[in-house]
Amino acid sequence: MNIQDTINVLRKELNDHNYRYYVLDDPIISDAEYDRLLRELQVLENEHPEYITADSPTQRVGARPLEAFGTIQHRIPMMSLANAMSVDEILNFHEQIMRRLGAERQIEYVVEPKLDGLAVELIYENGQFVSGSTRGDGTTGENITQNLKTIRGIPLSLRTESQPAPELLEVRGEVFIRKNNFKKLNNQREAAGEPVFANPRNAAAGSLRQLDSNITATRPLSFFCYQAGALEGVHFTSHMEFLSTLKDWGFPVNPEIKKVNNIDGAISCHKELETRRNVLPYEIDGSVIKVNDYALQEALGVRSRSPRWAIAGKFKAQQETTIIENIVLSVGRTGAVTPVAKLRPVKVGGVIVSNVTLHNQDEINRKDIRIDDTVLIQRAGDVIPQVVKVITEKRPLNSRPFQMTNKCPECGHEVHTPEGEAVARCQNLSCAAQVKRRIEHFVSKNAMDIDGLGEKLIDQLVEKKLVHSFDDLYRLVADQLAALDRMAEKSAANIILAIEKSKQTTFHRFIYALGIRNVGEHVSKVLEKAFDGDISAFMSANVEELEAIDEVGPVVADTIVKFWADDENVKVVNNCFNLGITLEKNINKTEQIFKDKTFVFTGSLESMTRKEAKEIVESLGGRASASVSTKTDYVIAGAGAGSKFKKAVELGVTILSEKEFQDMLK
Ligand code: 5U1
Repeated sequence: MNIQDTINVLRKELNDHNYRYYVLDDPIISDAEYDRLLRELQVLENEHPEYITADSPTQRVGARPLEAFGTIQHRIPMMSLANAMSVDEILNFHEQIMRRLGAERQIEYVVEPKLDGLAVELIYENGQFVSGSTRGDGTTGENITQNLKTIRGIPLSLRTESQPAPELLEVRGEVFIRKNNFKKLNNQREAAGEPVFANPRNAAAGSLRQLDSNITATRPLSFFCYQAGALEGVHFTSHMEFLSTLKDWGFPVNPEIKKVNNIDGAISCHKELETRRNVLPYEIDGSVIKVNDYALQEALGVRSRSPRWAIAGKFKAQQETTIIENIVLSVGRTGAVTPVAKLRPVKVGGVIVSNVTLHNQDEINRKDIRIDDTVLIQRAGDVIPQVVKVITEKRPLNSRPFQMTNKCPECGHEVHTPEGEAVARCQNLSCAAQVKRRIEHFVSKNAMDIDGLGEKLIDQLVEKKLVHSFDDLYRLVADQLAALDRMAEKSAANIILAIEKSKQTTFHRFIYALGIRNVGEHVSKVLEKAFDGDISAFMSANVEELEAIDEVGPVVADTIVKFWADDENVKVVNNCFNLGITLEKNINKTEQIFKDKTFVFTGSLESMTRKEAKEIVESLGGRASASVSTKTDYVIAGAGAGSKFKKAVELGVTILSEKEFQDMLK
């Protein structure tokens, strides 16, 4: 291809990407890749100026406005910024300024975070907000006045306590969404079955370009202003003076904006912003460095699409595209089996990324991710890389869809996805990937309560292959422990003693210690009661028997049955009994005076808290419920009892005072 053809291909490609980014809000390449293409074109055009055309993407400021909105002409074009991709390029920017200004002098700069949102212009006449627009193509923007009015940070009229309102004030700035609000918004959308936004920028852009401003009003949009447009009836001598007056007028100005005395100060600020980028509450993709003095800005002037007195110091990209070379399964410490994409390694934000979690099969299906797909990867605020989307346009014909198997990649045992959950889990007690965490839980205070077996010691026991599952704990001897790092003989003996002591336990502690999914302390106690402390009956119970137990639903019942269906689990538990674990029965039948009775507490109790009352009822075989129904046996009414009391009267449920309840306990 000759140079002219190459230029034409690049132009077409860039124009297409521009359209997708600005008009469709659906880019298929990262910003960094776009910048690289634009630079490639700039270099070629600089070398061959005879091929520059008026419609080249290098010659224009932005993109077309959406036709659905009316348009607003910007009195002064909304320029974009030249980019500095490195510190050297920032220094180069400064040198060019020095050259143009001639004399040696100190130049003050203002350094601002470059927000990743949507640039807008707000127009105020005599202190009143009259209209607002997007940047559009830099000359003409979309009229989004109604939508902008819904953003609380944008003043509808200026505060004029310290400075009168000018006849005309045009303020430019960025509408954006904070990281925490973005998460909330996406959670809400997910819960409502709506598609989630890929990033805060898309969410902000999508929200601002709603034709119905009622929808915009429900979106958590923020605004920071950073630039003047046309001004009448007011004069400023510096950018900092302008920003400070904006604050007085009631505009939000980013508190991170700093004035520095020279270019070294500006570079330090730029670097500092880059290191703090991930802890800021909003996404930024660089810094903007501006000459502070308006007279110097005037002297420096503007190029066709950007001012000479400002530059965007870009950070290392946090979004890149790459190829999914394979998808494998990985099992975590909690038994969660997750699909992980093996990527063609790519540098994102200065870090090489070669693996990215795909979370679960639902997520893979939702994003339609396949092996050999090209995907957009991002390291978001929380630094964990994620797949933003598949670039389906680049999908090869032989791309391979992925379906998770139901085998644990570590131990080969069957995995299950509990109903209502998205994540598949391996429940094998001896699964090597989970053994450390399982043992940490097994020895914990409310489980087997084995003192002295901390995380570090468990790590050593597992790594030295002394322990593969809990039963091995009961095979340990003091000499084995004493041979471990930082372990005195006395401590070793104490631990053996604690292990020995733990053998006398209860049904509910032991069941809780097993770490069966969804079987916490409370359910363990419920099961203890239901099976009367008989572990063999529990181990062989079927789904129907389990579901018949109050407080055991179908999900828990299914999880328990699948847990015991794994022979390895039965073996480990039987080993524990053969090694001396005994479950004492601590259920005193004569005390089960509330067996199968349901209580509802209402109003405030004087002699005990609601929680204590509930525990008492449960310890005596009863059940405490939050609402009154025909199944309620007793309502205990304290002072100020309200609607539950009324309902109990209506349904003819026995109502007792707190005193009468206490008499029953006696
Ligand atoms: N913070 C900030 N962002 N930003 C973007 N300042 C700023 N200034 C801009 C742009 C496009 O332009 C002016 C320098 C003209």
